[in-house]
Amino acid sequence: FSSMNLLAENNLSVKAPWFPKHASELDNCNHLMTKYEPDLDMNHPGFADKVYRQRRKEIAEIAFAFKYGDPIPHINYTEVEVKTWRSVFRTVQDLAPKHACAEYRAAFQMLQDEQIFVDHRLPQLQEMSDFLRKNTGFTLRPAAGLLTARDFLASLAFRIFQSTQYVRHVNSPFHTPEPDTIHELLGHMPLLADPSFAQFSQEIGLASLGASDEEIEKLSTVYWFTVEFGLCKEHGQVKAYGAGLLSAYGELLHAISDKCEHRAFEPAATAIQPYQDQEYQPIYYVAESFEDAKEKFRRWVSTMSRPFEVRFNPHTERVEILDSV
Ligand code: NLE
Ligand code: FE2
Repeated sequence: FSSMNLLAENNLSVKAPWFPKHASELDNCNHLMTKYEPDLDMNHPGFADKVYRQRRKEIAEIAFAFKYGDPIPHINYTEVEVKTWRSVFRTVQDLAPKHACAEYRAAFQMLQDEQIFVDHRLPQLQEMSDFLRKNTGFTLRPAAGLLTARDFLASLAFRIFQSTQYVRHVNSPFHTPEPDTIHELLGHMPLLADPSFAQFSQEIGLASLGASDEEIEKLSTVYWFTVEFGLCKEHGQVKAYGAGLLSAYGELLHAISDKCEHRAFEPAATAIQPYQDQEYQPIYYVAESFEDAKEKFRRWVSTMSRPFEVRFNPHTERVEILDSV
């Protein structure tokens, strides 16, 4: 970094799209992608369910009102919501010992020991945020739904994970194409408590700041095939670390079956692989380990065209910009 100078803010703005420089500016990064929502999509299991749609609205309001520094509001989950949680939680609890990677299993155990993962109630985002902060410095903020890739990835640069707080419809416990709090809690939270994985997540976030639209597309594709649907090797066996697999009973078994294709994780190739988000994936990428994935990812990111570098200062929660030209 010796030859780099801190860039003047106004100098930067002509070169790159706006991005948050401080964690508080994530208050501006809550743009939704309205793709698969109970109000808009006739195929959504909640489309004809007025009570469900009203519940989704209530919980979305909490996320829209949330500001940096606020405690995350507590949700009183209904009996139906707890029933949905319980059925997904029990399947993950049964399948994880055999099919989840070691880092996931270790964090899952810690969450059970701390009574955060129990089957009779949903964990609250605030207690989960406190747990993550202790382990890796990650914290949570509530999100109203699926965010744009640019907004979502930006938060990771600050070790902040934007998490939904509503529960999937009771009629589709074992697979939903949209994120919900069960997916966040069972899929994402255990690995965000792992130091190496947390760092990988933050590096994807840092690479996204001020990136072009094409680069955001590539980064979110890498995110999709790693953080969401990634597999990795462990003593010669293939294990799941992707959150979309660990929160979805059917797809987890599909991903390790011979009904899909496994390819070695190679960021440059993975980044341009088209994918859909409605059905099970036909292709999964297998990493040697998180360390290996991080190394490969770093090398690939260094080929990106951004004319500056960024680094996160955890004391100020600020991203510092370094001119590399
Ligand atoms: N398919 C996952 C599940 O049912 O839990 C959610 C994936 C969100 C990208
Ligand atoms: Fe996710």
